[in-house]
Amino acid sequence: MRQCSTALWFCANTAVCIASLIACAARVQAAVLVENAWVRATVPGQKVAAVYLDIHSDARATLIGVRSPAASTAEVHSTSNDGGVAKMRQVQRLDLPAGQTVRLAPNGNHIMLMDIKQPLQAGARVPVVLIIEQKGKKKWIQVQAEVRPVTQ
Ligand SMILES: [Cu+2]
Repeated sequence: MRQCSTALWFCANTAVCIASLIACAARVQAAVLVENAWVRATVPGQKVAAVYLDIHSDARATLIGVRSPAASTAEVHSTSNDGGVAKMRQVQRLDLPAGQTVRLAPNGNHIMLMDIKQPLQAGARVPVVLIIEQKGKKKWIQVQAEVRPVTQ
């Protein structure tokens, strides 16, 4: 918000007023940014896939659920190493600390798509909706996860 008051101050003093205010308004609205969403292409018969992405929230928030029209079920999972065997568990609430980027990445937290309806092909995009709770309000944020080739 400090940036916004700076924008207002500039507003009274310079010609960049409108641009600053627009940037400011966009920033307030986009308090939660989701970027770099991707998923690996599936191989024939594969019914599950993990989606990875980065979430940045200006204020403290919690990821409380996920959905995707591409799969019957979507869940947030954590990965832990249990004696050399990777194990996944469902995470009901994933904390998004203020001002930090939380990365969902291979071998860590991810979004699991289960019972995928159609094979995911490299180059396609898969819509994923994140349900985020912030200050008692729920926001639904839709992103398009880029399907990357299996070899990556
Ligand atoms: Cu998983």
